[in-house]
Amino acid sequence: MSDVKAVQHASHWGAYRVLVQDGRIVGTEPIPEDPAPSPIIGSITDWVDPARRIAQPMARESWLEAKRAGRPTDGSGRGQERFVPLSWEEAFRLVASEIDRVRQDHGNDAIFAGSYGWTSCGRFHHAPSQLKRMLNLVGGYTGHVDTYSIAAGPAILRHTLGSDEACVGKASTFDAIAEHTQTLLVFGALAPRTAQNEAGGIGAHTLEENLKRIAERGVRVVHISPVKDDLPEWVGAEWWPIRPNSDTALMLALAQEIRRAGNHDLTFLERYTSGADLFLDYLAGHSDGVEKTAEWAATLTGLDAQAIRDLAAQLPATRSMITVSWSLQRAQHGEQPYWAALGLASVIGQIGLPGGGVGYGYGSLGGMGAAIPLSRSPSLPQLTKPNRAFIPVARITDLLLNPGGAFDYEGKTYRYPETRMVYWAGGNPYHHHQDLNRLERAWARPETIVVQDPCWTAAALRADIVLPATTSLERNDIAGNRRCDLIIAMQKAVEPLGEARNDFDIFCGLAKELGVLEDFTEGRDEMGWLRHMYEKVRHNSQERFGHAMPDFDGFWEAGYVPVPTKENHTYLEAFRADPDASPLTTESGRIVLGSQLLAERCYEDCLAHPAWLPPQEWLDGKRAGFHLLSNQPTGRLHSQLHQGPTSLAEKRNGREQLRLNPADAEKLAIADGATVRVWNERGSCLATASLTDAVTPGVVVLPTGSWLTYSQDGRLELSGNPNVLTPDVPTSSFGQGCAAHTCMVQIEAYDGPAPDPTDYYDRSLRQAVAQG
Ligand SMILES: Nc1nc2c(c(=O)[nH]1)N[C@H]1C(S)=C(S)[C@@H](COP(=O)(O)OP(=O)(O)OC[C@H]3O[C@@H](n4cnc5c(=O)[nH]c(N)nc54)[C@H](O)[C@@H]3O)O[C@H]1N2
Ligand SMILES: Nc1nc2c(c(=O)[nH]1)N[C@H]1C(S)=C(S)[C@@H](COP(=O)(O)OP(=O)(O)OC[C@H]3O[C@@H](n4cnc5c(=O)[nH]c(N)nc54)[C@H](O)[C@@H]3O)O[C@H]1N2
Ligand SMILES: [Mo]
Repeated sequence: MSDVKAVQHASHWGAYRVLVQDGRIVGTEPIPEDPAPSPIIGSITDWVDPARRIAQPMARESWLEAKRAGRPTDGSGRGQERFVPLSWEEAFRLVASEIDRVRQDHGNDAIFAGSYGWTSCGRFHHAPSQLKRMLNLVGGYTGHVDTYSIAAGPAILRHTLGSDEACVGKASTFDAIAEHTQTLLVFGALAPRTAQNEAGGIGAHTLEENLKRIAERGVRVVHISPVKDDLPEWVGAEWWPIRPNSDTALMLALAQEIRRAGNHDLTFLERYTSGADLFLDYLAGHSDGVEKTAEWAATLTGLDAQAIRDLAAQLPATRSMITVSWSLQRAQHGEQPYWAALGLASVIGQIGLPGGGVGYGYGSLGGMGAAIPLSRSPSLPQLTKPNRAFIPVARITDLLLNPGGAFDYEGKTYRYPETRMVYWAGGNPYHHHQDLNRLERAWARPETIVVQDPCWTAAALRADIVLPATTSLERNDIAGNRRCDLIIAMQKAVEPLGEARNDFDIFCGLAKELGVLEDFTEGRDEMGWLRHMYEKVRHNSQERFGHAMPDFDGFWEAGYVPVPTKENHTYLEAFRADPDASPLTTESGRIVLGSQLLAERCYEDCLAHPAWLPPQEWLDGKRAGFHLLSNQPTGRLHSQLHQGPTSLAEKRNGREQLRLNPADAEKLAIADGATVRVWNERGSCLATASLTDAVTPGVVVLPTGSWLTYSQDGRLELSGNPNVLTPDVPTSSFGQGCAAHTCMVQIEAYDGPAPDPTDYYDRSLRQAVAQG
């Protein structure tokens, strides 16, 4: 046995060393500087488990026959037929010839390569960036805007604050809140669970350190959420178990009660906002005849009217900060809680003061609220996109079902192109999209679907050509992004599995077939690109901030180096100091509380001011059932490392756990640990019931990310995947975001056949890829 080697690496959940002996991974250890490392690093061995890895390029049988015979291909049989192996040479030829055929016959808009997904945290082999760079050299593709994480939020903030900074990590930093805030209103969560991850990697996980300071300072924390344990118990928060999707009503009522008591900051409203009259008239009920009182909100939210009034008295009297999780805007009318929180903060008048105002997404990712990195981050240039076509990210099914159809986005009207080819690299739409049964119907339409992934995901099983990518463990890369405190070397730990190739090498193979190899590589190989990307960051840090970083070889040897960051940041400080000298880039230069643009558009689902708009389904007392929240899974990132130990530890009887209140379970005669069927008009899945007082009655919680596993007849999902239940509706005509958190379901004890989902998945997989 040779010695154990410690190889520096990183993933979205942190920086760590991979312990390797005789070419095998024998363990992982976090970097010593991380005060709260994520246990998910213990799951990375799942990546090198060959059971669900794609070992070689493969194609769906009848698609390949048609293609080889020069006949048109179609989607019938997609997801049902066998796959047959291909050489890389043929795979490159087939994919490149499809790209060429489609763009020449139908134009580049007919290639959908939005290819949303978290892929690896490496910035160089970043599959969607590589894909887009390559396609930009041959005329472009249809892309996407915004993310599943946040779409409604940034859309409304770009219009009302002039930028989405306040929801992507540039609101006031959490250290400033921990130091100055006296009353902290937490809408949603401040959850170490979600703060484990950060897009592009993270060095130090700091959320808990800041929460400890908040607890020590005796800050009054009011936690407004249907779920209690998404804020650590030791913070000592008051829990207000609000009805899901009703937060806007509470925010509006707090604003109206402040104003009724004459405690609103008129000077702030006049000097720093526009359209406040429209907003205040609505609060008073002048425009719709309903005053937004504490009693009004109590009926909608299930909270106590007197408690709302008391809180309204305290907010302007103390230094008050409002935080709103990303989850609140992943719901129908998700623009509204973001805009209403801004309205409430404006009425309080503390925006731009240390520890005051509003901020979005704290703890939704690990870098949100942490010290703000200043220098540029390493990235692979995607080059200029020659065509404009795009969709709002969560409208993928609509794109495939409605070619030529119109959609609105941020106040303008666009059309969906006709899609002939889909290329997905580094994402899993059969994880992330809502109403997967609807996606399945749309997915049959394109002529060709390519999926490039290390694993036989549900999306890969529904492709025509499957290209096996290596995982980050099998190659060299570099981590660090706009919210990461470090630049981290991701060094190769093990040899590639089977015939898997690095994402860069796969696109080189295609670029060569398409005649653009030189422009694609610019003459650099893997290490050449890493050196080039790192040096750009180093020069930028040195020149703009006088922050010295070692040269590339020094960095690679050290494993990681800090980037310059800003601590104790107060958002909109300069705007508050002088709104004429530092105006916002909104229609008025001020915070928009009444919008001219939206007044002209007359959308029914996004009015000209923040407003209470009930979602299509929620606990309004008119329908039976439970409000389903499909939150992020504790032990993995989305669908990644699904069979790793930290993911399996959260399952029970092999299935995801549906958390529900014991009082609800008793009514339904459901015991803790029992198998339940969860269903609605869109779909049906099994889960294991887990009884807990941390979930308010009427609400159930089922995490995302279990691998989609349909029973034989295709009707029952066996593993507990909530996206067979969630509705595929946009947040509104303005933001068009994902609305997964708006979902009603029925539940019953289940005693029918319930095969083990993992065995079932693996058996179907073996059938699909059996060599014939
Ligand atoms: N119901 C519900 N649904 C949701 C949400 C919700 O709250 N509720 N949240 C949404 C949110 S916020 C998000 S961000 C999405 C996430 O959705 P996705 O980002 O699509 O989910 P992942 O499972 O991270 O998919 C990443 C894929 O990349 C692959 N991969 C990993 N490394 C590599 C690599 O090096 N190369 C290549 N080519 N592939 C690689 C993985 O195997 C995996 O298949 O889900 C959304 N879906
Ligand atoms: N471990 C782990 N961490 C992750 C991820 C992961 O997959 N695994 N994914 C990452 C990604 S891509 C993203 S975008 C972030 C998402 O981060 P978030 O959007 O913050 O996370 P969620 O888990 O969807 O929701 C957080 C909590 O919000 C509350 N909530 C939901 N709906 C409502 C509502 O209507 N009102 C109120 N008041 N509260 C509500 C629930 O308590 C829920 O548990 O997480 C990131 N972090
Ligand atoms: Mo996300």
